[in-house]
Amino acid sequence: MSELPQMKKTRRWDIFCTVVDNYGDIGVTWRLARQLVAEHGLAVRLWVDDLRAFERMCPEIDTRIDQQWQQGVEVRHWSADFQPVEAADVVIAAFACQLPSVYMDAMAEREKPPLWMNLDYLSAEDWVIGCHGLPSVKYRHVQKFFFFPGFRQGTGGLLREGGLLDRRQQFQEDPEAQRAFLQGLGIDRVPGSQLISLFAYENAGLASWMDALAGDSTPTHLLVPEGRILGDVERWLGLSDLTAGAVHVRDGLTVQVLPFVRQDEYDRLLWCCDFNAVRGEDSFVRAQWAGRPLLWHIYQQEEDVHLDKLEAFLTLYVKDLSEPAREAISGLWRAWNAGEKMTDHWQSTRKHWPELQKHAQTWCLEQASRPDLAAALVQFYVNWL
Ligand code: TRH
Repeated sequence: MSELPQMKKTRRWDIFCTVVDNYGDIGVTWRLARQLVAEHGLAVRLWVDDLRAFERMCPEIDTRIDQQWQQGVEVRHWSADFQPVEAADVVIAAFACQLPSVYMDAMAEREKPPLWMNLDYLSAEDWVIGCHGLPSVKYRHVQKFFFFPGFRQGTGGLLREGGLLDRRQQFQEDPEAQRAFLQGLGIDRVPGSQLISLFAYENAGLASWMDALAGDSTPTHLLVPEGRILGDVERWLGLSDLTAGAVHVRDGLTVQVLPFVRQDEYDRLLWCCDFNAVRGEDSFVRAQWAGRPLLWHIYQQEEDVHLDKLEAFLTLYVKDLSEPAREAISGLWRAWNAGEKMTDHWQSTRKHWPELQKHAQTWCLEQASRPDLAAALVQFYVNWL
């Protein structure tokens, strides 16, 4: 077990995370926990019910132990038989997870009840602004509040570590650093190629996109982290059992499978690429901080409610683009999320490349002009006191 960090921490925060599926829940809470420790000097316990998912993005995690310190965060295994502990000053239930009942009692028994917040899913829909910060349910006399991330003023903002964009810019201006980083992942960029990362759920539209990339006059080097889309990649290549390290070439398209890397390395991968296909929530935000054009595969929800979220984001994202560029990128995103043919949409998108590249930078700066989510949470607490 790593040692207790020597920090003069006054406020204690508990973050609870249940891993529903995939990596978004742990991805967001791990990022937030680290930032609260590193930038706000808080003592943070991160309670996680599935340490194996966590281990994928933080290989130092020892999945056999219940309590460990990682990068200044006290990581606790949230087991089914949760033992009584003292409740913290601030309690965050990520993505509406249900806190252990003994913990809820501990909150109610504190002399001063904690600030209890539900950190919600990210959405660009209008109603988010009206609901952000509102009181939710009560447990005994302890009030819970809604905290919504978002893209507009009046929301809780987006996770963004201090200095992130400066680090990104420095890296993007340093071809040697990029080359060395890629080489560390076993990537030798195909000369003259566009670099594309592909992190997505299963998608019937992939084959037509790969057809388009293979037939393009500019070569493409497609980097695919191990994950759910690999089956579609295998089908297109006519192969099975693709694993990290595999490289296959079909006409102008080089496909390379990558291992799942730690979050910071995934960031740098996005910064290296000309175009990033991302998914879910956290990778979606990180691709925006990369300042490069992106393609979002949204997490599918019942009754297609995710499509409203997709449209809400698109409305915001494309509003300052020219009409043709707007149509091209919206068409591409809609086709991808419907699993439809991508060929024509990809070609239209390529026609507006310089505009889309510039726009990705402008959008990134606009988003970065607002307080980041960790700072907004701390401010919410200060206002509540
Ligand atoms: O894994 P996801 O599909 O998670 C989803 C979403 O959060 C969705 O909203 C939620 O409802 C569902 O889970 C349950 O996609 P997301 O959010 O992008 O999370 C992936 C995380 O994995 C992110 O933190 C980036 C990280 N990552 C790495 O650390 N290394 C890698 O190599 C890759 C590809 C990703």
